[in-house]
Amino acid sequence: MAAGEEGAGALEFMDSPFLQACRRERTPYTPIWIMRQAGRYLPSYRRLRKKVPFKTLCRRPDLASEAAVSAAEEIGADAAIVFSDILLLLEPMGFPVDYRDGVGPVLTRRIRTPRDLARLRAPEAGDLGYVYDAVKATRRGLPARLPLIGFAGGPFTLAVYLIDGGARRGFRETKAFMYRHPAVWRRLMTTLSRAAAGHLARQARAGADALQLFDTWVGCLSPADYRAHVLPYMKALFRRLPAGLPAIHFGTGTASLLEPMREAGGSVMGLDSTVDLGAAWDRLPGACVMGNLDPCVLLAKRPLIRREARRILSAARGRPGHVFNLGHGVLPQTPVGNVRALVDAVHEASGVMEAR
Ligand code: 1CP
Repeated sequence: MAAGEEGAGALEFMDSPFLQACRRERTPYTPIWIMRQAGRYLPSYRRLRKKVPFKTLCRRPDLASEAAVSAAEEIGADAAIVFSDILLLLEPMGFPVDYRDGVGPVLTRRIRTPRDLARLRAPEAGDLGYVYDAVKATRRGLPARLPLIGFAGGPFTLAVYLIDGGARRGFRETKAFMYRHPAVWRRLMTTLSRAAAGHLARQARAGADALQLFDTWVGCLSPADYRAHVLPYMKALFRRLPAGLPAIHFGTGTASLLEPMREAGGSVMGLDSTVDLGAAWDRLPGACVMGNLDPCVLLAKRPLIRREARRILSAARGRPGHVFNLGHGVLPQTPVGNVRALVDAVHEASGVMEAR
C-alpha cells in the first residue's frame, strides 16, 4: 500500500518489527527498546519532573503520554512503554506508595504479620482508571508504526515491596514470611496475581499492543522454591491474559530459573545480562527472547557499545524472535547520546546481518 493511502498506518503497524519479532517472524532488522526508556537519564524527563511530582506525572494522562511518546521518539526505539509504575497497583489494594526524591518508592504501610493481610483488598475495575486513560492517550499520541507495551509487576516482586519494603535488605523478610506462613502466602500470591492479571487485561483493552510482566526480584529464589511458591500463581496469571497479545516475562538474576519461568508463561522471555543470550535461548525452545546488554556498557565509550551490540546480535545467530534490550533498566547517569548510538548500532548491524 502506498504511503499516504488510507489504512497505510494500520498495515505498517501490524508489520512493526517489534510485533513481528514477538511472533517469531523475520524482521528487516532487530527491533530494540530500552527498559526505563522514559526515565531520569533523559533531560526532557528531568525537565518535566522539575514541574510535577512523579505520581502526578503518572496520574495525568496528557503528561504520562508525553513522557512515553517523546522518550520513544527521542531515542528511535521500536516500541513505547506506558508511563506508570508497578507499585501503583498496591495503592487501591490498601497499601499507599510515596515516591521520595533521592530515596525511591516507600510504602507507608507494610505486611509484617499474617494479620496485616486483612488490609489487602482486591482492586476494583474502576481503580487505576488514570492508567487506562494514560494507555489511551499514549496510543493516540504515538505514530501508528510504534507499538505500546502495558505492564505490571509479578506477584513475588510486589510481595517483596509489601513485606521487605524493597530490594535493599536481601529479601529476608519476604522469604521468611513465605516459609513460615505457607497458607497466608498462598492467599497473598493469589490476590496479587489476580490483581496483576486484571490490570494487564485492562491495559490491553485500553489499547496496549503487548504486555510485560516485571518479576524483577524473583531471581533470589532457588528453582525448587520458585516451583513451589511462585510458579502456580504465575501460570494462573498468564492464563488470564488476553490471547493473541505478546506477553514478555522478565526477571533479573534468573539464570537458574529460565525453564520454570518459561513453563509459567509468556511468549517472550526477558534475559538479564549475566547469561549468554545464545546459550539461554537454546534452553527455551519455541520462545522469543528479549535482552540482554549490561546497562553499565552504556556508561562506556561508543566503540565498546557498538562491539557489545554486535556480540549480542551474533549470539542470536539470526534466529527470528529477538527483541534487543538491556538486561535491566537504563541507569539515570547514562548519556542519552550513548542510548541513541546503541539503537543505531543495533539497527545497522542487524540490518546487514539479516540481508546476508
Ligand atoms: O522521577 C523519578 O524520580 C521516578 C523514577 C521512576 C520512574 C521513571 C520510578 C520510581 N518508576 C518509574 C517508571 C517506571 N517504573 C516504568 C515506566 C517507564 C519506562 O520504562 O520508560 C516502569 C516499566 C517501571 C517498572 C518498575 N518500577 C519496576 C520493574 C522494572 C525494573 O526496573 O526492575 C520496579 C522494580 C519498580 C519500582 C520502582 N519505582 C521507582 C523506582 C526507582 C523503583 C525501583 C526501586 C528499587 O530498586 O527497589
